[in-house]
Amino acid sequence: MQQHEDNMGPVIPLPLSTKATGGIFSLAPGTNIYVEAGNEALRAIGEYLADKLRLSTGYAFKVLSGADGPQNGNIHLTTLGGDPALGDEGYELTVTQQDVRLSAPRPAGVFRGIQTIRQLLPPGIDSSSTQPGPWTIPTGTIRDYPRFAWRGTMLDVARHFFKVEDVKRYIDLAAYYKMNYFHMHLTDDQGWRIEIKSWPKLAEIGGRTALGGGPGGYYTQEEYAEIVAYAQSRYITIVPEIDIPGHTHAALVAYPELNCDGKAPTPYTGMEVGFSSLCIQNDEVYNFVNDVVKELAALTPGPYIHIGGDEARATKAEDYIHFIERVQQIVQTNGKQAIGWDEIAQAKLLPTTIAQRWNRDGAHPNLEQATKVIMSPAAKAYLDLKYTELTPLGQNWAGYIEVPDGYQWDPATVMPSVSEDRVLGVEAPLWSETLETMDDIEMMAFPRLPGYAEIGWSPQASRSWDEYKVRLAAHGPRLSALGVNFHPSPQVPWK
Ligand code: TNX
Repeated sequence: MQQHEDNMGPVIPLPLSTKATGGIFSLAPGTNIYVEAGNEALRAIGEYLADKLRLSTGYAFKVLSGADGPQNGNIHLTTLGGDPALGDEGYELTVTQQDVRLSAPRPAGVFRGIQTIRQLLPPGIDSSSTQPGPWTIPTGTIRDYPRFAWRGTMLDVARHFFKVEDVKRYIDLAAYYKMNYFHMHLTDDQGWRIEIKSWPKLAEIGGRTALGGGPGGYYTQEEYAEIVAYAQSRYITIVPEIDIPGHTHAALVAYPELNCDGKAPTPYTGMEVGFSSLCIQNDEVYNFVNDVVKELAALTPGPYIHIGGDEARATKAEDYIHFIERVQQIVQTNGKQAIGWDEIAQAKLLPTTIAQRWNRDGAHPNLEQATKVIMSPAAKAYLDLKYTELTPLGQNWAGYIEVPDGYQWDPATVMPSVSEDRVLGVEAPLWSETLETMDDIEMMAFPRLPGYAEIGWSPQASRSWDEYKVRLAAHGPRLSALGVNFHPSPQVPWK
């Protein structure tokens, strides 16, 4: 269990173990970053850190080769000698008055550890303009790795479309809290947001609309690849979602032959759910699904394709089961694993298919069959739910989620029948019916997102709201330095 009195600083998520030694390391104009020679991944991480530190300190921060470079006043990043027990994302950070040494068995761990270094520095370090300093880090050691393999957030780019730059900014903010999956809800009734070359009208026509009648938009495959690469550079895996067989109105507008009556419906820009369905008996529908999955799989290095499957109220139950069973197979044939919302449990799932638990009214009884489950219980984890009745944005269909409500739950006890070893992790979805701008996204995601990151990373026994709220309060000035528009919750003792 974490010894809080030993904390080196207000790090979120709370590290596994910390031992403060009471001294101070200072960044100086001559501080450089030494990375293990010949390791391109570490050099890129070194440059990432240097970029962040240069902006606010105004120092030069050269990235130099050799993890054993001079000790005095420098930062060292290495995978050599990293303890394998730390796993894919764990790291060890040792700060003395002479130097900072970050070691991890894998580059991903070094990247996660960089976020800890950023958070141990004063809040001004995250500013994009030069700040006065001094730039000190408390001395001590941190040994850290995550509780769960999956710590994610989802952005709905279908109800409202968000530009590549906004998506990158959201990815950066998730990376700051050590999240490792970014799920993109790419299609829904109100819009289709990804170019599919074999079905070009999906984006050209299906991308033209958005909720409320705005202009919509879509990502070209090049833009999607750019997002994937950007996320990869932050050690975040993109999970693309094509929501089928319901939530498909925009696709049906673009290709009426996917609809059982073969007629093109008028575009939909309202807020209802559960009224559209692909035509389950039509073989062309499976060609369509295969083409879309094949193109997405080719663009997506991560192992997962999310097939949605929620709220298919316009699809008959037996049709739905047939459809999901066929589609998870299509995903598998294209070399990926399917993920689907709760409802897919009505079908017989492949051992590789992952269920994402969201429903307010309890899980489908057959959800127990899923080998692995991602926990996103709406009443706890939905970033689009209002904080209180006074929150101007968001929805309240599953209640209100003030910051403490979002923090105080354990993914291992959401479903009594799904024990911790079958819980892949936590994901906080952000649906965008009421959100149109980056400011809107930030107001709903912050300051709750750091809490979901911590639920996924830190041991349950070391977490308490009373302790967390003080650390979160210390992130107010950090979020401000990052220019984040956040909800100033009265439950958090901001200074
Ligand atoms: C339910 S959660 C939905 C979405 C809505 C969301 C709004 C889920 C799998 N389906 O279609 O956007 O509620 O909170």
